[in-house]
Amino acid sequence: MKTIRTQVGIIGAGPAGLTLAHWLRRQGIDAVIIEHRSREYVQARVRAGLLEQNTVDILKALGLADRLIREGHEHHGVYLSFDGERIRVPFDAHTNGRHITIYGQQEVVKDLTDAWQAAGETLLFEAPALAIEDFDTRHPKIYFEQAGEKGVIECDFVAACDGFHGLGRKTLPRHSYREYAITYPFSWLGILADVPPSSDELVYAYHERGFALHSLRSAKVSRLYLQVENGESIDQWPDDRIWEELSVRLGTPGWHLQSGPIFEKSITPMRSFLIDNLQAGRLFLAGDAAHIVPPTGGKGLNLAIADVKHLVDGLADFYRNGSCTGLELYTQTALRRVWRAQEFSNFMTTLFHKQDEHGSFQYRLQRARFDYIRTSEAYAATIAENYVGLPFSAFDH
Ligand code: RFL
Ligand code: PHB
Repeated sequence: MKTIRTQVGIIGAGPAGLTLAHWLRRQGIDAVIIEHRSREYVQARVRAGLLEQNTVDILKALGLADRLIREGHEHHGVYLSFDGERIRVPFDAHTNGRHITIYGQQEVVKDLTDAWQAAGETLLFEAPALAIEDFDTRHPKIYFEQAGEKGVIECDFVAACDGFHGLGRKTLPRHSYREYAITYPFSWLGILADVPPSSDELVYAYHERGFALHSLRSAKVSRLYLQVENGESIDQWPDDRIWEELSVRLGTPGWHLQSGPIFEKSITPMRSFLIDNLQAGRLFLAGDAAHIVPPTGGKGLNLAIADVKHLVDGLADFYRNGSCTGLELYTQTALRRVWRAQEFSNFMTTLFHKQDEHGSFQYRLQRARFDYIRTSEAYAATIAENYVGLPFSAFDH
């Protein structure tokens, strides 16, 4: 059996695992990553696009943001639309100049993977973790396989950054956590299209036919989403139907949605999920492994990076000072932000999705919230500060 020895064994080469590996390396701590999928698969997986200021600042500080700075798009406001009426929530005035950046998750993953490999560090692709053992001792092990050969990573700590379907959460003792979940009665159909964005900033829209979101990737590529019924198949959505629906739902007087060739289409269920314990002995969970938010707040990837910050703080304190305090507080510290993001993501989801008949009590509540955003600076400020992401200092209590 192939044996690899390192300080931190990381499962998963998504945003959480890769950022953790780089940050530890910066602190002089060794790490090895194993990833279930192939490099091509991971880099083709289209997901997030909205990076909070915190996330961009971290990637910059790690020297991993050269392309992000060149190719990412800074946004200083967002459009919110309700029944065809569009308003803008500006960020700068409400957030001390904090803003968001649009840059595809798979580009982040590509940049971090390239930099890790360029530094001569170990990342094994097509190497699924099969078991995590002895995490309640000082010598945990990750058993994996690659190309039919079995292997083991002997390490001081295991970081399970292996996403919602990963092994990390399944390995945590079941009695050690409570699980919280909401499954929403709708899904998102997401597309990427070869067409310049029709808006300079993102547009979130409630319409009586359902939610729609206009996002972007570059000057030539647009990213858009539609609320669809759970269980709908992509075959029910030919390109013309998608553009027609987007154009109606995002529509506002004097504005036109440009359409173009769609080159990626997928349907994603919407859920809120978390467990309230992220650690057992020397096993730690970070990112989607521990929590999922509906994408309406643009928070999932950013939460993954925030978890990593707290985990690095704890591990650095352990290796530098022999102290376990930061690690012991990891769950508590990380969950403060996670619950805030859960609330905001749920708020954005219930504000903009069609949940009940148009004109119902539920609809009237949504309408009342939207009207209040327009008239109250305080309400708009609440949305802006959550949307761009609260600074780490906001949770020091
Ligand atoms: P990931 O990205 O799922 O990575 C986990 C990795 O672990 C691997 N793995 C294993 N490897 C080895 N052995 C095993 N046994 C393994 N089991 C699993 C997997 O192959 C994978 O490579 O989790 P991570 O790093 O925690 O990152 C989380 C983000 O991916 C996720 O939260 C975001 O994509 C959510 N999200 C958004 N987040 C934002 O911050 N801003 C957004 O704008 C945003 N938009 C979105 C989103 C997610 C979406 N979908 C498709 C769910 C839009 C959508 C449509
Ligand atoms: C995206 O660009 O993919 C995106 C942006 C904002 C969201 C969700 C997804 O809330």
